[in-house]
Amino acid sequence: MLIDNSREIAEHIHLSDRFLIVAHFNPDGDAVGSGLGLMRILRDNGKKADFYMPHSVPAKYAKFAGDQVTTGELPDISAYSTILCVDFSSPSRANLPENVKLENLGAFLIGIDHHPDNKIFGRLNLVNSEASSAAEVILDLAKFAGLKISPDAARSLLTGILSDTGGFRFDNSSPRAMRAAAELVEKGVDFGLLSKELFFSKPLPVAKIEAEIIEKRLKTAFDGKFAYALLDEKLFYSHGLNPEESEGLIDVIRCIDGTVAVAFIYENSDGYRLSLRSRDRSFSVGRIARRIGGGGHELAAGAFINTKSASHAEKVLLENIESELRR
Ligand SMILES: [Mn+2]
Repeated sequence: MLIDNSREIAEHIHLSDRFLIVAHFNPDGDAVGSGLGLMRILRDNGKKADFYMPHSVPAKYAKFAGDQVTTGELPDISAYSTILCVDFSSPSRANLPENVKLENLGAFLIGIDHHPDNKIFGRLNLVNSEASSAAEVILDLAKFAGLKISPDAARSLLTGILSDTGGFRFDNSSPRAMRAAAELVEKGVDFGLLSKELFFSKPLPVAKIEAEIIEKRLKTAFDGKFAYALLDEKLFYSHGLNPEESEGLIDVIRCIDGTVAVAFIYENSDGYRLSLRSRDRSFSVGRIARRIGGGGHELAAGAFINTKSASHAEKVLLENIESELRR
């Protein structure tokens, strides 16, 4: 999918001055990297720009963000000309305080995204599902608009590309994504250092929770074609970890040979959140997620099951996996 209002967006950026950037809840490396990158580009080009999220930046990305992200209460929206919505496909995924709805803010919304199920909810949109990441889309836009990109901004955008491509290991690691990364490295990013910080670095409690998931929580089904684990808040707290900082943890089961797909079922106070990954292009976890009211990509998707029963959530998941395996 390509919805390309680049020209209008570039014009809007040049004519406006005060931007608020919002990414999605449970921010991942692309949400943080593309948000920070866009904020730095706008600031470096003489604009006022803030990147907002209600909670603090996940620990894994805090070292990239410093204190540059605005957290806590939502700032006064009337102080901004525009809300730039990066890396999410529908208003309901916006990382805003619980009682705030993006569509009720009355702001001029611009959507910048790479998810194929983007609802085109902005007044202007740049959505390119050929791009690996929102960061890659922002690089395209910045170049189109003639905005200068500092080494700091380049490092943030590369963080987004590397995160969403798994360090160029996932299927979205296109030549296009690699060229974008090469361009960003040429702007002065230490690739080896960034790559080490992103992929060869984890706190000891994370290593320990991974061991416990494999040892005690992992289940398999359908002759080992599907592997999954049920995770609850207690498990995170017992390792001194915040349950909200579960991003990337699923990779610990994603590499198991013989699986076609893997999933985590996260228990929370309202129900069960599913995180799904496919290891086979012909098996779409995106279709499963959409069928149960969630969304995402074909190979990585998420959904929510509104139930109080873990076994019910598990049953819904297994039924959907089975029907997809039968296709
Ligand atoms: Mn992304």
